[in-house]
Amino acid sequence: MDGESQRFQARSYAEQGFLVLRQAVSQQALGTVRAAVEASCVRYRMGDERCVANGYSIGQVTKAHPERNPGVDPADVRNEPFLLGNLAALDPRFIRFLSFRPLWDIAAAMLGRPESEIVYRFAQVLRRPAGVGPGQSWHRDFPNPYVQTESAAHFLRLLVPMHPMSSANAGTGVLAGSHLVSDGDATAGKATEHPPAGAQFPSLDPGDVLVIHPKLIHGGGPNRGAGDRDLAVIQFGWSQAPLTHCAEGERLSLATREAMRRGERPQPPD
Ligand SMILES: O=C(O)CCC(=O)C(=O)O
Repeated sequence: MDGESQRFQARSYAEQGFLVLRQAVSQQALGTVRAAVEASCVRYRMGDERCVANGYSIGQVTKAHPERNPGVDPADVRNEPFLLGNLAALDPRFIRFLSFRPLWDIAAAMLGRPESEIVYRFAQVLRRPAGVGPGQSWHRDFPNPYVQTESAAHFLRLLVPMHPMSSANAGTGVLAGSHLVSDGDATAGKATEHPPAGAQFPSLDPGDVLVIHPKLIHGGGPNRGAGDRDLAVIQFGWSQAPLTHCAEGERLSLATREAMRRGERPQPPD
């Protein structure tokens, strides 16, 4: 990416609070992560302890929030994974995917820091299978219960779809400009169940990346379309940013790319 287009993209991310980068992930990297998702789903359905302990089923989400999955009986989807968490602990292919350089380059460019100062924080796969995938609230990722820095300016999330994703199959919806509030107002804000006026649903193909600002309002409805929708969500941050809290047990959280490639977990900053 040349300097001019990188500046344009960084400006667009700063103004809109999200950015779609076309074909930023190679077919090879997609193949690696898809194979890991498939294998982890099989393990989850069979009751694998690690997959179950780090995830939630569609049945659990549907039971807790029936309004997000109308017409679906939780018993029918009790073993179907909705969320696969702590990816680096589940399958070495996830680590290979998470080490993929373009993901780090995107995070570095949008956070305005050199790649050597970017750290991985956590990653999940969020699944909304055709016909039974639940919706979610409209919310901001600042604050979040996983890993958070004092300032929202010091982290972001990359959303990497494994299937074509749009409003037809519960693609992630975004409200442009909604990140332009203070950190205090973002913290005081409440999640809602209804799409805000002006929400848009970017259409993405596998290989595209949706970058979202921690204060951007985003969400979506249930998947009643014909196409599955699996999405990898990865949080990166600036290594020097003071943390308010950090996900216990999240493998490789706070690793630089180099440390991740060695499979090491460094000490958190003082
Ligand atoms: O599943 C999605 O569509 C978006 C994921 C999300 O909302 C999040 O990571 O906060």
